[in-house]
Amino acid sequence: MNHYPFELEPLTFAYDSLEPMISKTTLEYHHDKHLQAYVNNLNNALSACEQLHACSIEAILSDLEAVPCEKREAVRNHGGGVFNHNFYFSLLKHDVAMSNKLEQVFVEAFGSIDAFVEQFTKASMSLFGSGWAWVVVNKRGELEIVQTKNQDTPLKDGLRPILTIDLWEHAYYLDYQNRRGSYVENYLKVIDWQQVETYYKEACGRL
Ligand code: MN3
Repeated sequence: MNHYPFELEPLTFAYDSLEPMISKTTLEYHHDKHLQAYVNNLNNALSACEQLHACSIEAILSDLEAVPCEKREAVRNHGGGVFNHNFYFSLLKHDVAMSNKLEQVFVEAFGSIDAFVEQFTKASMSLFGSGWAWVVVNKRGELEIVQTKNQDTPLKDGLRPILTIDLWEHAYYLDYQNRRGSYVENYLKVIDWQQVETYYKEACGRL
């Protein structure tokens, strides 16, 4: 149910199915503990904001000005945590290759798949502290790589995400410790490119 009270959406794959790229233990903590905390804190922040109880998380985050100012920071942080994590977990699956059509879209945007990987990795490595790197469809309908800090989302800037990576240490520290580069490299091996294609079609209305 995509409105208040928000619930923890179950993973659609087995916790151990992404090993060794992302371990069962990491997913248990990341999904069951971290995401659950964002869901609880978002519901607490929204409990007194009845005018927002029928709104989707995307609608709330796209218009944070509509959130009462004493709750805005909590909704921005915890609501962002809910949207970002649900989006991230929806992208994960073993061995789902990119279709030729989607590959063509990425090649047109970035020059080649290697160049995309290089730019996405650079954006992931250069983010200081905690946050996210994204591939988004911008207002001109073009693919673009952007970063957000903390739990900010690209939604408030009118950008439509199609791919993301969680760069908080809780996403990778148990498996990779400080080796963010190894995490990024392996993360790209467990992307469900079919789902990325679905998000691209939704964002552009075409492929
Ligand atoms: Mn996380």
